[in-house]
Amino acid sequence: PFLFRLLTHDVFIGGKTWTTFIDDTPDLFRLVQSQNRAQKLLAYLGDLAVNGSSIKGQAGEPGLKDEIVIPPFENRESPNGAPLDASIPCEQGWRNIIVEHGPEAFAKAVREYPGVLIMDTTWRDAHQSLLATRLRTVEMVNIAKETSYALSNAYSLECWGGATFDVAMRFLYEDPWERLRTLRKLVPNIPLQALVRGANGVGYTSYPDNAIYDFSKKAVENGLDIFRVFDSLNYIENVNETRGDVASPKETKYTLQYYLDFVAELVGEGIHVLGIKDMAGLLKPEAAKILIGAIRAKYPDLPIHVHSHDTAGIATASMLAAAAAGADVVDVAIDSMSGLTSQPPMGAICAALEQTGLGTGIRNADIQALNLYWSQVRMLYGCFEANVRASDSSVFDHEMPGGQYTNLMFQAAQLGLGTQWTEIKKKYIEANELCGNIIKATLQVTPSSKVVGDFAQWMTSNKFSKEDVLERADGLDFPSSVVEFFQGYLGQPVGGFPEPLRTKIIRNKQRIDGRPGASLEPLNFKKIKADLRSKFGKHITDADVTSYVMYPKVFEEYQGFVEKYGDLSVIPTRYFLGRPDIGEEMHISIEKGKTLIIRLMAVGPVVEGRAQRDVWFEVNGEVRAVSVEDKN
Ligand code: 3PY
Ligand code: ZN
Repeated sequence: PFLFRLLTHDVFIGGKTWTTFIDDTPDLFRLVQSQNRAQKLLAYLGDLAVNGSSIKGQAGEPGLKDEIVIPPFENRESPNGAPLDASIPCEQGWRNIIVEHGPEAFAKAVREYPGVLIMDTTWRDAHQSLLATRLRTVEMVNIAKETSYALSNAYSLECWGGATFDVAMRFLYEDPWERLRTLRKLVPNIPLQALVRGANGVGYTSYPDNAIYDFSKKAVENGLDIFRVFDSLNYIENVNETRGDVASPKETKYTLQYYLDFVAELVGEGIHVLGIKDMAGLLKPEAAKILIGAIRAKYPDLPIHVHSHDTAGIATASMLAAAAAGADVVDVAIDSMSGLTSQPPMGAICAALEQTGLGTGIRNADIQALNLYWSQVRMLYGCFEANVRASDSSVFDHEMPGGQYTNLMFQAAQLGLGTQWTEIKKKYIEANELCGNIIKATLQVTPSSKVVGDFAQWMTSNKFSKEDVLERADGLDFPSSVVEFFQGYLGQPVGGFPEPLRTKIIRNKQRIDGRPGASLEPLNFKKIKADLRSKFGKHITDADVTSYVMYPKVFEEYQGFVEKYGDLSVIPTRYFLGRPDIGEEMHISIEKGKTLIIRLMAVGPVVEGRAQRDVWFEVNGEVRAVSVEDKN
C-alpha cells in the first residue's frame, strides 16, 4: 500500500519529487501507521483469544458484556427537568477560587462555607480499596463531563496518587500522566486531588529531594490542584519537604496531645488544610468528636478534612460526628463504590448532613444518576473484586489500611495461605510490634504498612512466632522491605527503632539515622532522559522521566508493552479484559472518526514444534492473521 500511495501521489506523478519528498509527505505513511496500529491491537486481542487476560489479580471474565449506559442527568437550570447537555463541561466550581485567588483564599472559602463539603474518592481510593486499583481511565473519562455538573459543589475529586500511579503502568498499560491531563480537560471546575506519600512520592521507598520536587511540579503542570501529603511514620522531617497532615486519638504513645503537637508543627509549616487520614477505618464517632473538637477549638480558622474507611462499618457515623464537631470536608465514594474497605456512601452522608443543616450542595438526583453508571462499572470489574462480603471489626485490632486489607487477603489466597487469613491478621499485629509499634502513629499506611504486611506474610509462611524472630534474628533471611525499613530508608519511627533487633536485621548494611532524602544523591534528569530516549525512542517526555524515577523497572516493562501492542487505552474494558468468543464483533474507535470493526474468526492449531498459534480476524471486512505464543 505504501508503494501504491507513492506511485499514485499527485506530486510524484507530476514529476515534482525532491530529495526530502518522503520525509515531507507524512500522509504517505498514515495508512501504514494505521495498519501498524491495527496489527498491534490484533496482537493484543489475539493473545487474549489464545491465553486469556494476563492482568495480575484478575479472576475470570469481566462481569458485564454489554456497553455501559450513561444515565440521563437533569438540567438543573431548566424548570421542567429537561436532560442535561453535557457535551461541554461545567464551568462553575471550587477550582475557580484556587485558579483566580490562590490556595489561601480557597482554604478560607472552604472554612467559611456554611455546610460541609465532600471529596469524592470514587476515582482513586474507592477502586484502590475495592478493585485492586484496576480501574482504567476510560471509565472516568466516560462520565467525567457529567460529573463536572453533578459534583460541581464538591471540594475535590481524588483521582491520582496512592497506588494508581504504579498500577496504571504495571497492570493497565496506561500513562498516569495522560490520565491526569485528560481528566483535567474534562473537569475544569472541580479541584483534582492526589494522595502523596511524602518523601516516598507515589512509591514504596524514599527518593532524593529533587525527585520529589520534580514530581510535585509536574503534577501541578499536568493539572493537579490539591496534594494530600502524609508520611507513613508521621516523621515530620519527611513531610517537611512537601507539607503534610495526619492524626488519630488512640493509645498512650499516640495520645490526643501527641496529635495536637503534631498539628501545631504542621500549622507552623504553613499547611492550607489539615487532612486527618484514617486509612484503616479506626476512627470511631466518639474519637472523631474528641479529636476534631479539640483541633477546631484550638485552630478556629484551619480547614479540617477527614478521611476514613468503612471496613468495620462505622465510617458513616464517624463522618457525621466529624462534621458535627467542626470538620469542613468529609470523604465519600459514590454508593455503588462505597462501603466495606472503601469510603462511606455519598448518598447516605449527603442526605444525613442535609437534615442537620450542614448540606453539601450535592443533589440527590445527581447522586442517583452517577450511581447508576458506577453500579455498571462495578459489575464490569467484578473480576477484580476481593472476596470481602461484610464488615469486619477485627480491623480495630490489626489496623490494616483499606487497600491493603483486600490486597493481603488476595495475596494470602495466592500463596496458599487463604485459609490462614485469620493467622495473617494475628501476625500483622505481631509484626507491627516487632517494628516498634509504628502503625499507631499514622493508623498504618503505605509504605510502612507494606513492611508490616510483608513481615506478617513471611512470619505466617515460615510459621515464626514473635519470640522466634527476636531470638533468631541474626540468622534469618528477612524480606527486603523489612530490611530496608530497619536500615532507615523510610525515615525514623516515633521512639526510634527497636534494638537489638535493628542491628541483628541490618547487620553490616548501611544505616540511615536522619531524613533519607537528605543523604540520597540528587538525580540528573537530563541524563536519564537521554538514556531513556536512546533505549525507547524520541517520544520519551519529561513526565516519562518522572515515571521512570518512581518506578524504573515498571516503566521499562510498560514501554516494552506499548512498543509491542500500541496504545491499548482505546479498547473498551469488556474487550480489554475478556477472552473474545469466536464470531464476536468488537467495535474499537482508534481515533476520532476511525472505528475498527473487528471479528474473531478462528484460532488455529498449535504450529508444529512451536508453542505458537495463528489467530484469524476480520478487520473492517478484510481478513488478517496474527501469530501468538500459546502460553498454556
Ligand atoms: C496509599 O498510600 O496508597 C493509600 O491509599 C494510603 O491510604
Ligand atoms: Zn484511604
